[in-house]
Amino acid sequence: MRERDNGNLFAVLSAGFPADRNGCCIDAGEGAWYSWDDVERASAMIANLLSRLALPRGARVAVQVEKSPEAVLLYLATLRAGCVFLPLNIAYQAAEIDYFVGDAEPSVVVCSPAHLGWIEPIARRHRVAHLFTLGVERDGTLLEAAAREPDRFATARSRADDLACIVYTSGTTGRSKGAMLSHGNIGSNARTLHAYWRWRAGDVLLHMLPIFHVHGLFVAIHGALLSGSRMIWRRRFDAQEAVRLLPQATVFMGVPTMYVRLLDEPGFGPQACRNMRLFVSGSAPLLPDTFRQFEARTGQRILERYGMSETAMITSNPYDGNRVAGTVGLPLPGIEVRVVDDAGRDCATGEIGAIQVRGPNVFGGYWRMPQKTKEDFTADGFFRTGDVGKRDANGYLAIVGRSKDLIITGGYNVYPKEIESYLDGLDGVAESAVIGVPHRDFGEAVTAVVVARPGARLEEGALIAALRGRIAAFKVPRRVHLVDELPRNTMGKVQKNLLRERYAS
Ligand code: MLC
Ligand code: AMP
Repeated sequence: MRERDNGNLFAVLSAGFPADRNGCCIDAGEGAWYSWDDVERASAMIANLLSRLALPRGARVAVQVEKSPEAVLLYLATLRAGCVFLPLNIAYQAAEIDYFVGDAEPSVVVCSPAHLGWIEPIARRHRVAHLFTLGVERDGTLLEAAAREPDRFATARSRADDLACIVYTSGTTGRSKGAMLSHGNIGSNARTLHAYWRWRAGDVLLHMLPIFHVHGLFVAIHGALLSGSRMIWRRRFDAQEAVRLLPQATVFMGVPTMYVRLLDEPGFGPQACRNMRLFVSGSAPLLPDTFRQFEARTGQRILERYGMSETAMITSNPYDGNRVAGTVGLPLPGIEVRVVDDAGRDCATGEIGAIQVRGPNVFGGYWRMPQKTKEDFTADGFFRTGDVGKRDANGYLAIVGRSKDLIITGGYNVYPKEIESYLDGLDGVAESAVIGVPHRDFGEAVTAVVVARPGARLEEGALIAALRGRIAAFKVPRRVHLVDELPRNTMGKVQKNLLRERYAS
């Protein structure tokens, strides 16, 4: 098989690397940067290390580290070695990591040096064969071990349907599900977006997103790699720094919170955006007001797109055509999107229904959850997204809600059921309901409504403190309201809509 016939995602992406391998691929600031040649060689060294471990076929490499260029090298190396990459949010705490490691049974875990103390016992309990650390100062045992490896590696041959990544997404039942994405799923979406958004040599991506979710890991990085474009790399989003760096960039990708924060910067305007050709927003709804304010301030119309961990990107506003505020645009080429009523019939224009998707981007199923997978696909192979929307006369899709009980806060998903189960386990709590309320910065804020057991005295601050350190900080309710009882309908179901109305302000 020739290299260009290899379905391995790394082979697909590296076909876009520039001929001159000495140019900058990742510019991490303060003089630290990786050339394209460095990326090839350093990912080869880590891939050699993984190969030497003689892992079983399909072995998972679970990674919970701070964002760094080396974390990207580890991702690329995992693909090259033919292993399965499993990214985990750095905010996750012991109980969350314990679940993921127990469920995914990775052969390799790579963690931040600062987390080793509590991850090591988890890895031991789950009989993880290899545990490495990777820090942000090019430190940790992973790079130490890889330093002894050769810097050439023949990328593993993969078929399009071979598993490349497992991305965990929260589940309505409170149990996270691992979405199994193949080399073909991710590669096809990368190529589609590369063409659709007109990625070109000479683009410069300002990368400030986290890299443990599909937005920062796939959508942003793959576009840059496929077009041989430089990435200006920062560990986290900071609005002031973004304003300072944007003049050097042509492309930026962010969640709506980042656009709201940019607009809050007094110095932000057309000067900062003078070289920009594309601002992309996704992962959560971009308010039409933000879209309009951004255009008024900068002259730039943010391109909003829609996707999911299970499907990568599904729809996008057009690059050249009209970008319509409050919509997520049109189905991407090669991807079918339909809006259907309860009986599965196509909705008329403007009619609200369930959004379903079919295409080469759609994942193969949930890791070790065949029943859940079956339920989430229709007989004719469409994936039920759990999102609710409508199409206008021009075919633009607007997302108007979700049938899944999900809160999106600052682009992170939180499933109420999971938080309720933690709250219900606390002393003195009889029951709880977790809802999302509008929040200027995060779009939605996690809010809890709690009923105490008879005789128990609960306090908001103490309940919040009890959850901190047990679950990721972004999941901890910002407010806890104490009530005598939860509103229920005649079937006994908690009426969350009433709670959302009551606590909206
Ligand atoms: C941080 N905090 C959050 C939060 N992010 N709380 C709620 N929601 C969030 N998203 C907490 C911190 O832990 C901290 O808590 C407090 O809020 C203040 O933090 P901050 O300094 O203001 O937050 P910051 O670090 O600036 O992070 C905000 C952010 C970040 C918006 C930059 O959340 C972010 O990068 N979000 C992007 C998420 C993303 O990439 N989603 C893509 C998913 S893929 P405390 O208590 O410690 O003070 C997907 C598919 C698709 O959805 O279509 O793309
Ligand atoms: P995740 O499970 O993290 O992949 O999140 C996917 C979910 O994010 C989707 O099912 C949508 O509910 C939501 N989402 C992604 N992009 C958008 C968008 N542009 N507008 C509204 N919701 C979005």
